[in-house]
Amino acid sequence: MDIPVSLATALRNARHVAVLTGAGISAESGVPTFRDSQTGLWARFRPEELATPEAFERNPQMVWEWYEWRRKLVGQARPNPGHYALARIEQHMPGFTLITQNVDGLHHAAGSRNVVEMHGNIMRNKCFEHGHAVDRPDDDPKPPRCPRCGGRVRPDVVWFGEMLPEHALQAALGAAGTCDVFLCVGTSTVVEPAASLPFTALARGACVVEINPAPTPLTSRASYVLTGPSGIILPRLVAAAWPPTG
Ligand code: BJW
Repeated sequence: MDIPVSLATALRNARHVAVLTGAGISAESGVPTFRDSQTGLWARFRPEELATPEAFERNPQMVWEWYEWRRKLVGQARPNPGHYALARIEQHMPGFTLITQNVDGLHHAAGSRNVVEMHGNIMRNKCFEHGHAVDRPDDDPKPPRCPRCGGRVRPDVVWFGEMLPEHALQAALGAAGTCDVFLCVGTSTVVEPAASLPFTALARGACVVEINPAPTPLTSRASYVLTGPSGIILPRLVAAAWPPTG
């Protein structure tokens, strides 16, 4: 996949770049996406049936164990060339906002600094009843109990039907509304409010670039569509915008 020269020029000359990432950017790090695949024990459950407060109330042990399984995968995962390429773009740009729906922390691990975690972080915990932060939950029971109030401990992530952290939502909306270039990477672009961000950027006149092996609701509207895995395409995009010297 060749990178259009006009796109490389737009990226190089941008004053503010915003990026929205989804599970696809971490697929090449071995973290399963939500809607492409679930493996093993969990293959028969849809994430929409596990990532809700109702599911946790119904069966807290099962939901906790699903997160334990995913934490283990995330704990073993390392950033891939797509994550590193985004960290390199930030080094070239004074204005750069990386908005991620991912809870795996791999953007920070790759060296990205201005990261907005819209859906929280799987490595943090809080209690279900009052939201008290719980640093080191016990191994037992499953789920553990909050040392302050005795409530059940849950991962500090955003489930369906829950509000996003206000500061993250405002930062994401602000970046989408003011950027010149918006990269939409590895997301099915169906979960709101994140799914509206590239359309907000389009409405404000930004150049919107989709990077994904499969089509999404954004594909027919994007300014550029780069079809393929982000671990291959993002490094090529960076090399086209800032060719290596020497
Ligand atoms: C590759 C690749 C490679 C593969 N390289 N790419 C407006 C209209 C309708 C409904 C709503 C609405 N506003 C709100 C809602 C309700 C709901 C919603 O959006 N529902 C839709 C499903 C219809 N939203 C909410 O409830 C949100 N809260 C909210 O809005 O509060 C206010 C409110 C509440 C209720 C009503 C109205 C307002 C909260 C959403 C929270 C989402 N949480 C999850 C779980 C997080 C915790 C966890 O990790 O367990 O977030 S669900 C899950 O989906 C997770 C993801 O971040 C999110 C998005 O998924 P993502 O990242 O796009 O992954 P996939 O698997 O879908 O796609 C992967 C993509 O990668 C694919 O396209 C592949 O092709 C691609 N790919 N390999 C590049 N190598």
